[in-house]
Amino acid sequence: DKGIKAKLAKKIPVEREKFLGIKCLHGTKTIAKISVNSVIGGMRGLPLLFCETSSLDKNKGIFYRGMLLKDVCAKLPRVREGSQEGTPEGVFFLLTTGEMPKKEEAEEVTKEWVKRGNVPRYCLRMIDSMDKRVHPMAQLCAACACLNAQSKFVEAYNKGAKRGVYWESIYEDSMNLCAMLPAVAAAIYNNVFKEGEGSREINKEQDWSGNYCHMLGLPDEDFIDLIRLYMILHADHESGNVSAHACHLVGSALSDPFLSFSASMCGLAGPLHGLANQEVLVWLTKLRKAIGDEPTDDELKKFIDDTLQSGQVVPGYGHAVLRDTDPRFVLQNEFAMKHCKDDAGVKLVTRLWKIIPDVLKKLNKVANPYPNVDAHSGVLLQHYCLKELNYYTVLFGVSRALGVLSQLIWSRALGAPIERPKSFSSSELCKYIKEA
Ligand code: AMX
Repeated sequence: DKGIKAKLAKKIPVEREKFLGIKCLHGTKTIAKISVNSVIGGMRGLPLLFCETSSLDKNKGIFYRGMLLKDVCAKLPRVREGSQEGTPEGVFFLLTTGEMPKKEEAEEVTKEWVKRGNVPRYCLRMIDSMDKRVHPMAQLCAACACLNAQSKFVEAYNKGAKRGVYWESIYEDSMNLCAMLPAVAAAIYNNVFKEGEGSREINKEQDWSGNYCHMLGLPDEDFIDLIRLYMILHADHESGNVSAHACHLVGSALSDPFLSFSASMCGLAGPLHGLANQEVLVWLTKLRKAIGDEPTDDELKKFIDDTLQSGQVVPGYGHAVLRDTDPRFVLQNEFAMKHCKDDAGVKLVTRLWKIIPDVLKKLNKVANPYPNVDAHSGVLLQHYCLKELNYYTVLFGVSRALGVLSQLIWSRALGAPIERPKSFSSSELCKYIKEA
C-alpha cells in the first residue's frame, strides 16, 4: 500500500511498544534540574517535550526525521522531471511515517489532498463575511476552528471510540485540514487584498502548492517552486516553539485537529514568533530609503550601528537555539542565486549576510550573529509580487500545518496524556526556594 495510513497502522504498534518500554524502564529517572530561572524564564531550553517529527542541533541545524534539512530538500521527489524543488506533500509523508517517500508515494498524498481540498460552503461564507480589517491570521484561526464541524475525530469520540484508535480519525482530520488550507488561505488573501476575486476550485492537474499559487492569482512556475521550498522549510521546528507547543497542548485535551491547529495559529500570529519576516522587510525598506539600493559597505555598517544605537535589534539575525547560519536562510539564498540574483532586495540581503555578523560579534553578547530564516523570505516573496506583508504569516501557517499535525497524529498514537504542569504564585515560589 502506498498510503500513509497503512504505513502508520504498521508502525504505530511497534513505536507504542518502544514508548512503553522507555516509560517502564526509565520513567522515574531524572534528566534535568529545574532552576528558578526556568520557572520565571519561559522554561527556556528545558528538555520537557517529546517530538517524533523533527529536531534541532545548535551547530548542525534542523533535522526532519533525523535527516538534515538540506538533504531532505535534495531527496524529496519532484512533481515532474526538471522541477527544481521537491513537494511539501513529500515532507508530510516523511514527517508522519519517518520515511522519505518514493515518487508515487508523494503523488498519492497530492491526489488525496486534491480529493479532499474543497472547503465547505459554510466556512467560505464565514470567511466572506469577515470585515477586511480583521487580520488575515485572525481570519485563518477562525476559519480553521469553524472547520471542526467536519471533524471525524469528534464523530468517533462521540461514538465511544477507544483510545487506541484515536489516531485514525486524527489522521483523517489532519489530511482534510492540510488539503483545505490552500483554498482557505487563498480565499482570505483574495478577500482582503483583491476584492474577493480569484478561484476557490481545486484543479486536479496541480499539486498542493500549484493549487495554492493559482488560487492566489500568482501562477508563475518559478513562484510555485518558491512556495514549494517555502512550505518545506517552514514546516517543522521541534515541539517547543509556540505554534507547535500550542497545537500539542490543546490537542492533549483531546480537542480535535481543527481546534488544535487554530490555537497553533493564534500563537504563530504573535510578533515574537511568526511576524519576524515582516519586520525584516520593514527594516530593509527603511534602509533602502535612507541609503539607496546600492550603498557602500561603510554606509551599511553605519545604518546597522544606528539601528543598534537606537536600542533595536537587527531583525532576521540571531536565534534562540541555532548557533550558526540558519540552513533555511542558506537554502533560500541558493534559490535566489538560481532565479533572481539581480533583484535589488536579494542583492542587499546577500551583501548584508557578509557584513552584519561582524558588527553583531563586536557587541560581545549575541549568541548567534548569523542570519535566520526570516532574513530572506520577504525579499523572495516581494520579487514574485506577493507584496502584502500582512499576509506573510498565513503562508508560514499553511506550511506549519505539515509539522504540527504530523506530530499531533503521533501524540495520539502514543497516548500522550493531557499536559498539566504545576504553577506557583510568587510567594509560593519563595517558599519553595527556601525549602529547596
Ligand atoms: N541584534 C541585536 N542584538 C541582538 C540580536 C540582534 N539580531 N540578537 C540577539 N541580540 C542581543 C539580545 O537582545 C540580548 O541582548 P540583552 O542581553 O541586552 O537583552 C543578547 O544579544 C543575547 O541574546 P541571545 O541569547 O543571542 O538571543 P536570544 O536567544 O535571547 O533571542 C532572538 C533570540 C531570535 C529573539 C534574537 O536573536 C533577536 O531578537 N533577533 C532579532 C529578531 C529576529 O530575527 N527574530 C526571528 C527569530 C527567528 C524565528 O524564530 N522566527
